[in-house]
Amino acid sequence: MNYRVTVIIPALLVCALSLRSADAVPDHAGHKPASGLKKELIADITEADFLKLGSAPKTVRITLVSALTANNGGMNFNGYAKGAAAYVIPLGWNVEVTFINPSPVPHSVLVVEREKIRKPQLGEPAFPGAGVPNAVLGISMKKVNFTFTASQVGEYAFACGFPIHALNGHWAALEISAEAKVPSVKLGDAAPREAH
Ligand SMILES: [Cu+2]
Repeated sequence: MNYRVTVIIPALLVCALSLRSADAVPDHAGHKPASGLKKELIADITEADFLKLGSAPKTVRITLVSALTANNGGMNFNGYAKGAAAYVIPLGWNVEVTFINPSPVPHSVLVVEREKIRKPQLGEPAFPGAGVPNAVLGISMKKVNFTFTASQVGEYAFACGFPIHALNGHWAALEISAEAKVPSVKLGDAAPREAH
């Protein structure tokens, strides 16, 4: 088998596998349904962890798990893709994020202005510290914490910074609101739930 054949055949196999993934979203090669997860990273995570009040005043704790399910080829946060999970944070609150990627496929998260999710690369976070370091490279089978202040009203997203992922739906909606008194999250068609 010559060099070209040995390279092309595995590449075609990867493409075929990625097209079989959930929802059949065409994306770049390398994605399979969420499998090979490092399960101990998410063993204790429940839906209550997706949004909780922090210990200090005006502090909220958010856990975002990528590839929690096979939805959208693993390009989801807590199982939701394409903004189907929607967070509202009151202006001025501190946000403590735990990001977990139990998957061997690299993912990341950073806060960006909502319109940026249409770009192949997301650039810098909208607020200082509002993302994992080197979001463009992503992490795999790891947990990272970061904290930021929701200091500007607007429509944002928690988006995966790995190239093309946000464009393919790897994002959750984030609104920073001057009217909201308590953080909330809406998951899919369920009613919004307030942090407590
Ligand atoms: Cu991703």
